[in-house]
Amino acid sequence: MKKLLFSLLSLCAPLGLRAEDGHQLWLRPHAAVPVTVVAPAQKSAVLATAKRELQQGWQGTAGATVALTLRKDKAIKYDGFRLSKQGVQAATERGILYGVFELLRRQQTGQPVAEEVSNPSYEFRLLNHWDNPDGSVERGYAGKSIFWRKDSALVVTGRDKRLWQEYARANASIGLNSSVLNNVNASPVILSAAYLSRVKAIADVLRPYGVKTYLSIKFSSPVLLGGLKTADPLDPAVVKWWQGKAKEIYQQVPDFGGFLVKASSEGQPGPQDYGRTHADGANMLADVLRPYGGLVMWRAFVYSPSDKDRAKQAYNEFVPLDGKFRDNVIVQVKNGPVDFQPREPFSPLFGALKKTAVMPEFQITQEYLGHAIDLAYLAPMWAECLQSDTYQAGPGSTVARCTDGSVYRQAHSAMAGVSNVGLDTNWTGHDFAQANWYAFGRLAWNSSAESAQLAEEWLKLTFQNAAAGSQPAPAAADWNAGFLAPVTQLMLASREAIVDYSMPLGLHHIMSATHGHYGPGPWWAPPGMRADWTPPYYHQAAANGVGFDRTTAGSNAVSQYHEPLASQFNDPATCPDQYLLWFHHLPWDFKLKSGRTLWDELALHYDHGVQQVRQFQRTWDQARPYVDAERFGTVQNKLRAQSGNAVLWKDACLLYFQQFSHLPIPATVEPPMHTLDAVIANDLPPQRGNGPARP
Ligand code: BDP
Repeated sequence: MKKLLFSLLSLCAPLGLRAEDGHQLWLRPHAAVPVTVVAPAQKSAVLATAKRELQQGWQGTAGATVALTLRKDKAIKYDGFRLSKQGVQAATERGILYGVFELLRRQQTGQPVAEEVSNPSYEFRLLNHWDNPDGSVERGYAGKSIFWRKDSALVVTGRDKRLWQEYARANASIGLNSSVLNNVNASPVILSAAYLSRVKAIADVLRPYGVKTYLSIKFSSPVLLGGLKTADPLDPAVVKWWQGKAKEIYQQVPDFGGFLVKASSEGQPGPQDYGRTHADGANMLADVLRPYGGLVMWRAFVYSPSDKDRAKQAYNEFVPLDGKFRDNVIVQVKNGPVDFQPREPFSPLFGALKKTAVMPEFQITQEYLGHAIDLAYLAPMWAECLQSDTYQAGPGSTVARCTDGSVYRQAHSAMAGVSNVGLDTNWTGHDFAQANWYAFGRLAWNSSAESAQLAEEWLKLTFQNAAAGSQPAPAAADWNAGFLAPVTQLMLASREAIVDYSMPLGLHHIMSATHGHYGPGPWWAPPGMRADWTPPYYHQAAANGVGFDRTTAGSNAVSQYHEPLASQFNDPATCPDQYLLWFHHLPWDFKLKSGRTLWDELALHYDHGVQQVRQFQRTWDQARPYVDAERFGTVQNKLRAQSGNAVLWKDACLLYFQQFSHLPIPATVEPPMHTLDAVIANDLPPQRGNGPARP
């Protein structure tokens, strides 16, 4: 035993000395002890992966025997698995792999393994990459694309393959089984023969980890790539073109997952260009893919400048089409009715489409939540949406249950997240943004997972035993009290802090576009700009008050919600404070439930957000003994920048709104350190955080 311990320690030592650059994610290597794996005899790349992972990561009893058993069972659904003393049982090879990762995670985080079954909430759990063929990433804050490259786009290098393999392994470890490799604003070249050969190379690397490959397509590809005169979905030549393309794809990638489509949306071509509906477009592609078992994920993110309330449009376009989609179409709906804002009520399409498969789309990349500068743990935001009750089929019809097949029968179920992954060494830019990739996968597996539990798991896997240099590792109890508990609390409070210092009380879309949706811009409205792309359209600030009137007396967006929500949202006395200015335009001296006026409450929220970030800085500074120097310094610098940017948000918004309210900033609120003229004139750029340069 002593000998074993000694050899374990000597194995650990070199690992402990490695600089922690974050590249290993939540899969930092551990010295494994020997284990015997009994696996089915069949040749299978996924089973081979499962076996290898067990052997490389086993930390249970040395010399134990673990059986991997492929057997169907009434209790096991999709890629679910059963854990027991004997090992892992599943109905699919993927299920075995996920069971193995769960077993290893339990060992690493010190959680017991009981006899239990774990089934995924959703059949398909996807990352959507907004990666362009030239290697840029739309709304990416972690470097260039891991899939595409401008210079030698089509040459697949050993480095490419290693990276794709690490990526696939990370996904498998959290239960993700699908990746869409390119931007929803799709380039037609992705379907050219040359690019499809790279798609095949990627798919070949992802497959042994159980990850299926999908592509976003441009609806007008038959014209742009095929030279046809039209992309009308009802034109036989167009159908034929897509059939040929599908055949070509499946020759290269026999288990290709299907198409993700952004059509008739934000200037993208679509069926409406030809007087056809979303259903006509989606069904044509669905019929083309059906012989191969492919799916169409058709996005409902549609709005046009003519509509008086952008928040209503997706519902208005899609509800009349309910029941008209093929069963291999899933309508992909963003969590909120406008656009991935720091807080929105859930999209009223959830639950309202009763005869159509619907899947939630979340944004993991922090377009509106601080890019790779701010620390924002997003699981609480996604859980808030998933657990919202739509009431569409009676109380308890949560968004999760309306989309996972429990409330309505749907042939397929899925959940998508817009990825935050890039070529940065640590994959996600901010070290804590890795937690969002992790939590997204875990929530797609179990939509009722607790945000706190996921944060703790991630912190343990990512930071435990990462203390600096020659210091002895802190005792577990110290680590729990000094790091795990306070940093979990920091993570749990982080998203609400951003809501508070940027868009509290239901304000939304008031960011500046100058810095790519980072930083305040309530005044931002360049001449000639589409009104629904400018903040004044959303906040409606004026002498008589602030907020967007979506009541029955206003745009009537409230009526898209099922009772009792419609009435609850419609009345400012019953509307939750967090959605107040989303649904109401209220006078500055309106009295809130707290007894304070709207103006004072607004000011207090902005200030609270700033104070929270200061608190995060203190918490992190205290955590220093428990973190490796590199990640400690990087996060510390980013928090510093975030703190300054939070002050900028508070000052800019309060001073801007004060022009209309003409009310004093409450004495308890930290006085502004900027002037409004200075903020507007310079459109002050945010601090980026001057952490150590990354290779
Ligand atoms: C918006 C992004 C834009 C995306 C669009 C979408 O700003 O880059 O193309 O969403 O989801 O939030 O299609």
